[in-house]
Amino acid sequence: MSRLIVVSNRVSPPTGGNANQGGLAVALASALRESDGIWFGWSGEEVERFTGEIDYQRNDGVATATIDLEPQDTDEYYNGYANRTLWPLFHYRIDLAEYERSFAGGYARVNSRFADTLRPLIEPDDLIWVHDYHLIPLGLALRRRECRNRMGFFLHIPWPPRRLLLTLPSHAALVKSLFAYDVIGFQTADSLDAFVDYVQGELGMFVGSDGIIHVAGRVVKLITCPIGIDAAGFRRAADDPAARAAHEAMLESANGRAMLIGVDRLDYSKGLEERFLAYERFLAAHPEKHEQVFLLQIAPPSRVEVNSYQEIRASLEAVSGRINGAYASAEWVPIRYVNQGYPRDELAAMYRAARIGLVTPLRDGMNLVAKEYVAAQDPDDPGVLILSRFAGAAEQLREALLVNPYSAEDVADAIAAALAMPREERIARWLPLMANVEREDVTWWMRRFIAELADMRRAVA
Ligand code: GDG
Repeated sequence: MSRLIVVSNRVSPPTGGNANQGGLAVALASALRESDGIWFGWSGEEVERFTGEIDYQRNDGVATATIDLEPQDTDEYYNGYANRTLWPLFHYRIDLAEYERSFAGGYARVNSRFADTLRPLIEPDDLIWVHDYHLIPLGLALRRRECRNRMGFFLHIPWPPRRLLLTLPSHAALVKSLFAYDVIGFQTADSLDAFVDYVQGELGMFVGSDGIIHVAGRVVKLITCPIGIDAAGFRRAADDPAARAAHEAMLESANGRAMLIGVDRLDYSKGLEERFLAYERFLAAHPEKHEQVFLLQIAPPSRVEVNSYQEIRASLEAVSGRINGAYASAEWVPIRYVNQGYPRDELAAMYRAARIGLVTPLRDGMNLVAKEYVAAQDPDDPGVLILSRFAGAAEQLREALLVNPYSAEDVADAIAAALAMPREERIARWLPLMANVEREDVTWWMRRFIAELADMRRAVA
């Protein structure tokens, strides 16, 4: 078995006990342990001058190697090119995308720094798996350093349509750098199709129906490989005593009202404002439901150094405040809007207590919350998942109530339909959803990607 090297912007090694860990960290940790591999990335820390010094740690049997970056790197690479350029562009928000040469320069510099420090750790037979939009050019930077290993890249976010990608200066160089990988994985067929459209239409290259591209004597394979959750772990979390206690407390505080739940990083791609407005539309159309429902929106802040994130926070406070001001009574607040994170088991309990899971991003690579909501439900009395058509998860979770998050009416109608849905129909919809979440879980995803990568031939000298 080849050793696995995982590379991602940030590294989240196991903390002992999996209670509070995301599924991705849990799954990768198990593969790293099995193959005696390494997880390489940025420590999240800054030093005045980049030294390339590597901090090696071993947590719960998983070896990690991290480097510190300079403040200029954080500004230009992380807050800049990753979060102000690529993130908005790849989520179709060219109105928010900032195209600055300094960002592109910082992105190239940090990817070179990753390559310089990682290269000496790589042994000839290692499989290298690079994650996400922060590190697109890393594969090419490693090839330039004589690295002939099998290398795969997985994109966690959507691939944008060709016409939007054309707004990015140096779009062709970015796309071509991906051909240094042997396997390029996307969450959905929609993303893969957009990539193929660019490669064929813009670069004039041929992509076979099997996803194979021949580039300069090498074979590059495009695959869809939708990420899943640690379904079994999540179910266990929903069943443990702490979660049961949290569940009871939640039901008590709901006071017999039907709860709608939203859980999202505070990010404009998640469609939070549109969601609040849709819920307002529902309240306006259904006065008989007032005092009988409430929306719990959990939205821990993220990327607080980027302006657009400060703006969204302010506008959400204004919208939720306005709606509560218009509809609340002495006993009832229609929106409970919380800007803090919760431990995983409590989150599982909240999902279970919610009659409706409201997952309405405007654009999302996958969206794991949708899958977690499904996994946490009581099989005898499951809630209803309302899911945006524009979340990657919609390609798998067909039995959810699929909605257009841009249409307040559509979402409001779905809320009304979900509240009225009889138990038999809720069960009939939930069963296939749960079957999918359990079958295509995070371990399935990881094994599938690694198997595709292991199948490729090493690059010839
Ligand atoms: C990117 C892509 C893709 C949230 N609040 C709390 C909390 N969370 C956890 C959720 C979920 C995770 O964070 C969020 O995952 P998502 O998939 O919803 O979204 P992104 O962070 O944008 O992730 C996305 C994903 O990568 C994986 O490929 O699905 O499309 O954008 O697991 O539960 N967890 C805890 N407390 C919170 O308050 N413990």
